[in-house]
Amino acid sequence: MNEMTKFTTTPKDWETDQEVRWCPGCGDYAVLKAVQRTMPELGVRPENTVFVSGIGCSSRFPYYMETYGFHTIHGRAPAVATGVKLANPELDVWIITGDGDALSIGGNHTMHLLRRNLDCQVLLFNNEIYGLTKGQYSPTSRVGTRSPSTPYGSVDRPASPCSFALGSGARFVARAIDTHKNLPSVLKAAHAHKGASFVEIYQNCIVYNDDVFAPFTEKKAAPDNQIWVEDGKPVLFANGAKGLTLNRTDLKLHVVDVVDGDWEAAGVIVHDQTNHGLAQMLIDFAPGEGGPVVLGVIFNHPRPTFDRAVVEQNAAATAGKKPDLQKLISKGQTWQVEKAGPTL
Ligand SMILES: Cc1ncc(C[n+]2csc(CCOP(=O)(O)OP(=O)(O)O)c2C)c(N)n1
Ligand code: SF4
Repeated sequence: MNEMTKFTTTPKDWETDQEVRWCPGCGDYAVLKAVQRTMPELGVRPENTVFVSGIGCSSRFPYYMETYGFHTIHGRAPAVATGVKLANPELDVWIITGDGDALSIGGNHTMHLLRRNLDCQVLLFNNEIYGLTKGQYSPTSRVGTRSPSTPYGSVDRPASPCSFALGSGARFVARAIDTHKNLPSVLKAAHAHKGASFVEIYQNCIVYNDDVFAPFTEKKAAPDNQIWVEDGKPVLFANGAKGLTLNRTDLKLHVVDVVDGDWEAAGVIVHDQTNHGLAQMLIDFAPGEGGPVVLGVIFNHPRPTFDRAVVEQNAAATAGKKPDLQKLISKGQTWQVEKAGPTL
């Protein structure tokens, strides 16, 4: 977006008069507030903004944003968002989806949106459960998750949303937490990226999967279990007392202690958000295995977008040609109906 055209709004301008129908304490509220707080900082216009969702608790989001919006069918937000963006590439398109919506019924659609690189923001609310349909296990639920559909515990191995996104060709992959103060800055980076920006947001479902992220979100546990990466900065955590290093023997990331803040001597790596291999290692680093979780903008390496390519192709195909509707209508097999003669 052109900086000159920045538009002034307040968070209130992005709120609707709709009654919010999430359970009290649901992480969705925190994400909604963060988005409503971020929009004024982006300097964008509500009438140029579209929120598109599938089906799920999180997918009620468009009702609560004072913008255009589509609450579509289960897993199909990417298809509708693609149509919206191709019809008017100037619109700012946000997709809101759940782990079930995006990775189960919508897995195929999500993959193609990301590999095509439609210019939009995908916010995947990961609560590792189906909230709306009362707690069945989802593609991100951990092994052993007990639910109405798995009373003896799920035996499925979970999918990693960020790994799925990176493997599908996404050029922007980030992770955040519903209630964390860094969420707006991750949203801003996603918006600044031209192309499909994929943001996984750990979202607490207080009713069906409460505290599943507590090992790294609880105040006491957070410093030792959250690693917020920043491009060009050493990958440090635990208030700078620990960092990640690449072991040259097993080619894996390991935690090292940093003595007296000397991260270079400790061999701590520096984050490079354009490094695909590093992004994969950071995504894989210990989630679900009790170790620290890597958060923030993990991969950000733009390439031309699908919508731009379609616009350019259409312009090239029609260059120098004048539209002639009559010619188009009479193209191919046409015939003239002869005047009916007298019946014999
Ligand atoms: C075609 C179809 N199949 C199944 C459903 C039932 N259904 C509605 S929402 C949902 C899953 C929601 O889970 P998730 O995407 O994780 O969102 P959450 O509610 O947790 O935010 C399912 C299976 C449906 N609405 N339509
Ligand atoms: S069921 Fe879970 S995800 Fe859905 S509104 Fe309630 S707390 Fe939120």
